Amino acid sequence: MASTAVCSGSFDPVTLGHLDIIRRGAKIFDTVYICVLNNSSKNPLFTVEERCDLLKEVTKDIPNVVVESSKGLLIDYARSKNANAILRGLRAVSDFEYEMQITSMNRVLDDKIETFFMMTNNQYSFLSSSIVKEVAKYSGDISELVPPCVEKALKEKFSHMNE
Ligand code: COD
Repeated sequence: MASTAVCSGSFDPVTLGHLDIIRRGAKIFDTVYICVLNNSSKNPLFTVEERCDLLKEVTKDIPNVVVESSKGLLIDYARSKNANAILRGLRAVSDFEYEMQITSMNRVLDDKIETFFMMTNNQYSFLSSSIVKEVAKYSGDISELVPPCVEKALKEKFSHMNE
């Protein structure tokens, strides 16, 4: 049976930490669907369409990655793709409680789809979209944290906001 994983997130915007998890996941699973979901507790900077476009751009060299978005539950999206796995990245202990809640809830909703966690690469353990946005907002250097097209998109976003 082909292995299919769904990697969900806000990706507002995609960072090198996300990309590292996606690249490593794509070496393990036959197909990795990246699903952009809206996090109801966060106020996004980029629209879902903008986030998908950036993800498509930075994953265009990985043939078994597909980028889509969904408005519903992650588990329903995973089912619609016949996925057998959900792939998540783990940074620090602070991620664990939230991830454990989502994993347990998803298992109640569908116990046939397993959640896999991949530890962050050490160099990205501090990295989040929120930190990147904070640094970019004040014109700090983010070139080591995000792909070039994301750096450009952030600069454009904040230059419009400061006009
Ligand atoms: N290194 C490694 N992994 C990372 C890094 C990094 N530097 N940064 C982020 N990640 C991982 C995150 O741990 C996560 O696995 C993924 O990348 C996406 O991260 P974010 O920050 O873009 O997205 P989140 O964590 O804010 O995701 C929000 C969602 C609401 C999309 C998510 O929580 C989700 O999928 N929820 C399920 C929605 C649902 O169905 N709910 C009902 C059941 S609980």
